[in-house]
Amino acid sequence: MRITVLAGGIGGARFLRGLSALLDREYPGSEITVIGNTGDDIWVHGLRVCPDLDTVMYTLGSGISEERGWGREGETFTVKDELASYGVEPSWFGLGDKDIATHLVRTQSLASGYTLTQVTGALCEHWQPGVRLLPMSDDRAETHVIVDDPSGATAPDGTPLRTAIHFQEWWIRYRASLPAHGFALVGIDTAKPGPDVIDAIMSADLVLFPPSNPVVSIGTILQVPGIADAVRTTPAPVVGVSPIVGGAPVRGMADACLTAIGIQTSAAAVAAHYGARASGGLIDAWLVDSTDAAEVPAIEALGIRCLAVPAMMTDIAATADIAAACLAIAGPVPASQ
Ligand code: FO1
Repeated sequence: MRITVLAGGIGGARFLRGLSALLDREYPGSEITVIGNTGDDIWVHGLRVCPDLDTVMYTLGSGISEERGWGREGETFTVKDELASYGVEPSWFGLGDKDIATHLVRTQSLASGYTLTQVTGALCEHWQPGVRLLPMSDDRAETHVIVDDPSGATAPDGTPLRTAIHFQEWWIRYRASLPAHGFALVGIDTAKPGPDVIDAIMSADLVLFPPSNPVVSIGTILQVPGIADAVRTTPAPVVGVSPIVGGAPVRGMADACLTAIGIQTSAAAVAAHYGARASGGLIDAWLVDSTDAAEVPAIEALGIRCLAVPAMMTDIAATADIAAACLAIAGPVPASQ
């Protein structure tokens, strides 16, 4: 069976670990293709950092820091501290010593003319994540956040001046505490899907939206011209897992992102935001956590099949059960080739 997953960072990576375990057990010979978000990517001290690609690669390659959910296990931050002693910015970015090796390999390879898809493939040769990891695009498309200027600067009439800061600064330095007036995906208009991305969606037996951030992770991937249309038209069923449980994000700050675009923080509101494929939207089915069972009828009224299951990814076995529920609600999928 061929499954294609649109994934962001920590939530997506943890879901993939459970999906991999399920397929190894029940559908041997299956293939998972991950379309990774690159809107979070950033230049830091001259190095190209791809947080969501690295989180998937490290998590599935068993190099991740389980405690942080990002970066490497057993990490040190000596170089970061030395850079801070020079007074160079950004001092707020957690650049780990082992992680720097990944960024050096990526930066040198990109400088030699390799594409991000090629570089990611080469890094995965080393990490063996057990999935094909494809950047959503080889072109630069970076998420910036529109906020009131943190310096407090105002216009002559006293209204706060607005500025755009890189997503990582908003997320790490300000912990998403600065109200976001919106998001600007710089470069998206001229970005093209990576070379195998559309085919991975169109030729899949099943397409999954894991519980990644629906705005700045999955939402970003869907803004790459051509990708949303492929999701709308693929013959494969499209099933999503709610990242919102009991009116709050399980992890991260998806609520700050949803509020910024005027979406209520609920399992039903995110389902409605993606929309039913039967009426031109993106999903056929939606998994919610048992605590949100009361929202199932409203979601089904949208034309989206809905199931309430224990959806907290507490460990790999629980996550494998969530993945199994995705396959169940997807309906008949081809037996494993
Ligand atoms: N997240 C933090 O909360 N603090 C950090 O200092 C930090 C550094 C960092 C470095 C490399 C990397 O791949 C990820 C890093 N992250 C950090 C996580 C990252 O900001 C988020 O995981 C994604 O961008 C959002 O999914």
